[in-house]
Amino acid sequence: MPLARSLSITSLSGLEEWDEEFDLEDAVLFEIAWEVANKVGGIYTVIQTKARLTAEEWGENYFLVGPYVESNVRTQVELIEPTNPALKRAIDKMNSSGCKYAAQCEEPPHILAHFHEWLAGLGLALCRQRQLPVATIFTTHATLLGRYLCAGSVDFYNNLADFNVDKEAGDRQIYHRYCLERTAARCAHVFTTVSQITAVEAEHLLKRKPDIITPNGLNVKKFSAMHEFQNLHAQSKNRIQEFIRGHFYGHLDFNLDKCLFLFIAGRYEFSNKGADIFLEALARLNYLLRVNHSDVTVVAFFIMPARTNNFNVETLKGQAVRKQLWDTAQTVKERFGKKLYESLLVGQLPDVSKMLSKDDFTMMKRAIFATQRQCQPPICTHNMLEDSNDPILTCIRRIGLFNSSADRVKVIFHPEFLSSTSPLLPMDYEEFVRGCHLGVFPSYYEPWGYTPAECTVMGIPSISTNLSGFGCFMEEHIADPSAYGIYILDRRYRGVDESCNQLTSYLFQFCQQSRRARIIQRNRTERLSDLLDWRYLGRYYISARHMALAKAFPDTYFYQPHDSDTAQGFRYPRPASVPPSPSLSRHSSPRQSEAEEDDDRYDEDAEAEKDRLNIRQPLTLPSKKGPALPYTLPGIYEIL
Ligand code: G6P
Ligand code: 1S3
Repeated sequence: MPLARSLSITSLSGLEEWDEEFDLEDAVLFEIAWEVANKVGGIYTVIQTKARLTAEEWGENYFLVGPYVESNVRTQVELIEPTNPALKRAIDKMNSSGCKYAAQCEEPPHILAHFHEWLAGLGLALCRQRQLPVATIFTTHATLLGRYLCAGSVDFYNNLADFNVDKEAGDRQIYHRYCLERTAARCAHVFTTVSQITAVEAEHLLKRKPDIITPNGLNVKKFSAMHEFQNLHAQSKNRIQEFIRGHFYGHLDFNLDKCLFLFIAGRYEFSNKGADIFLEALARLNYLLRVNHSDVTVVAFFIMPARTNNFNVETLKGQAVRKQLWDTAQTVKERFGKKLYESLLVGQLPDVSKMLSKDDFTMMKRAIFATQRQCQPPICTHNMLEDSNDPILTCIRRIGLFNSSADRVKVIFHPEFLSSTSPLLPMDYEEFVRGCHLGVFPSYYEPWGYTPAECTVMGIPSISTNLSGFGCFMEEHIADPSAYGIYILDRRYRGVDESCNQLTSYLFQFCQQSRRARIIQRNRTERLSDLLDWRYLGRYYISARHMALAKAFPDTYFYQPHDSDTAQGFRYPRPASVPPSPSLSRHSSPRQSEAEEDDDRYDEDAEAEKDRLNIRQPLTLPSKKGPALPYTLPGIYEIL
């Protein structure tokens, strides 16, 4: 049992301090979710990364409850006996007679149960229906109906207030799940969601306004020296380059040193995650790079899991050919070195014409012959089960990005999450992100969006949107996000074609940056990581818990709302080295001449601009989603 049951969150790089004195000595916290030690999507990341901070506050009285999946238990869980007698008795009883409520001990603790998503919502509904003495919190990370509506052709944000929710849920055959979600949201003591935009959605679709917004954080890894994370970028990039050498064997007619790696990753929801407009923008970017005779090549990775039956032969062959070339080069190098050494030992300069034997030449010719290829480098790394209907592949067929030599934009679709044990691209996700240049997440439906947040804490610039929780949060807290490498696409007030042009423009400008400018930008991006640290953002979860205890047990707990409960207030100023006028700096990247400037300097113009931008805008509904994009080029003439 920990002695101190209150938490003080100290200041991080100038972010406000926050102290909470709340006696939790007699309380026990359960957090229940389908994704506890069970990776399905972002909720796993929320729970896994938040656990350390929560355990600091609750000590041994913090319990996570999730599904029993044997393989996960073996790899992620350490089996121990509970030390709390009340819990031990409860668990023994549950073990002997099934999952019944059994905490009939003499001094029962105050129980707080935090349920995530509709899948866990039934537990909450039963707690309330049986009037159990349990304080309850329900957090939704996306509404079920919102996700379904957005995935269709509905103009979601303009019609939020008008949906006949029961009918819409029924039409989509999710009525039972929708009811569970709505019940949990409605009867929880405290209802929370991950962003302001999802709060508005929940108010309309679940008919309850969240009591508090609980934005998602991460555990930020701090390096003692700034250049350490830059070195990691260079190392990981080398590994991606190795993969590219294999994937494009026989077609390596572009300069790898001038090659930029872009990526999109996440749950495979083609239009919700913005893969549709990313592809369209890539086609337009390809055109722009070609007509401008750019020497930059872009490789865009799509990391989105789909149904496959393993890697395809051509992709595996690419890596095998690369390995063979490498082995051949090593063998010849060793033989060459040995001859050179022997020659020097006897005091003679070698006869260079005799350094390589016929065998060496034959071996090298064979290796070169193996790199001959009749087909284009593959788009997809796997055999897709639904190849002909797959939305990414269908779109690529339409826009014609086929990895041909003339294309300045190449595409690689990896329909499986990355793993360091993969025979193809043996890198884990974090390593891969570090090696890339830009994450592109132009989502239409994204309650929070961990992917751009993960990029930020690793110092990798990203593109998100003002329809994503992350994008709105960054817009609210940073005076000039793009100066920090946080590009926020307008999908709220612009039509889909216009957003696509804006995305193309961001990408094209990014491709024009010098290496020096990219390095400066990565330094700036990484500087924002404190804002996304659980040590800063954890306060909203803490407030939600205290609020729930005070509502359920008013005789024991008292909750005083914090000013910062609304996640407002703090704002990062624009880096002083960026030109003061927003028209000059907006969507700009750092200029080469700024390299020596001190970014931490404030200047009056930046301060004034900070104040001007600090006038918070009310959340208004975004413009029409618009029809699916046709492959059209007219808009790009505006960019030229
Ligand atoms: C890091 C490394 C540099 C390297 C650079 C490449 O900053 O420390 O040594 O030159 O990455 O940057 P780029 O944006 O071209 O991958
Ligand atoms: C949801 O996962 P998703 O990718 O289906 O929850 C995540 C964690 O809160 C959130 O980041 C994401 O936007 C939601 O969509």
